[in-house]
Amino acid sequence: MKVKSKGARLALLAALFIASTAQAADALTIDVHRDANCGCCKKWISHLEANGFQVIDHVEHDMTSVKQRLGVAPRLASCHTAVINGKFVEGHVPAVQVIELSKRNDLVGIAVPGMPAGSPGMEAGGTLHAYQVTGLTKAGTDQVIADYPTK
Ligand SMILES: [Cu+2]
Repeated sequence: MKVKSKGARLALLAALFIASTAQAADALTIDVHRDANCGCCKKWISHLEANGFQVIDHVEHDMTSVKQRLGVAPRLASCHTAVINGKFVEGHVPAVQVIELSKRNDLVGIAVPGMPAGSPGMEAGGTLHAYQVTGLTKAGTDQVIADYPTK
């Protein structure tokens, strides 16, 4: 997706702010599966890297089968699908929740379904839609991990 330069500048400022204030996470390695034409996926990767992640980028031809293989419930689907410590990260999940997931053993994955404006990698000129980070438990139920209200 195209981003206006003002939005890009704001995103950069936000990324710099997060990078300078976040605790130095030890080298967290994450695999990201994405379609070749996904621009917002690349922006999400930049968000992770700005927060200390080491990203292994996988360009895929069939994201639907990748999601099936990794256990992403269709109701949770977004664009890219990542894997950290054997658990999936679906969509534009903020780095802080990815770090949380890496330490939790009660969840098989977390997701930001769809592509809400204002989530990391989906900056759109200051538009902020409300969204939640949803965890998928081992029992197959959804659990709200974080709530980002509209501003
Ligand atoms: Cu996206």
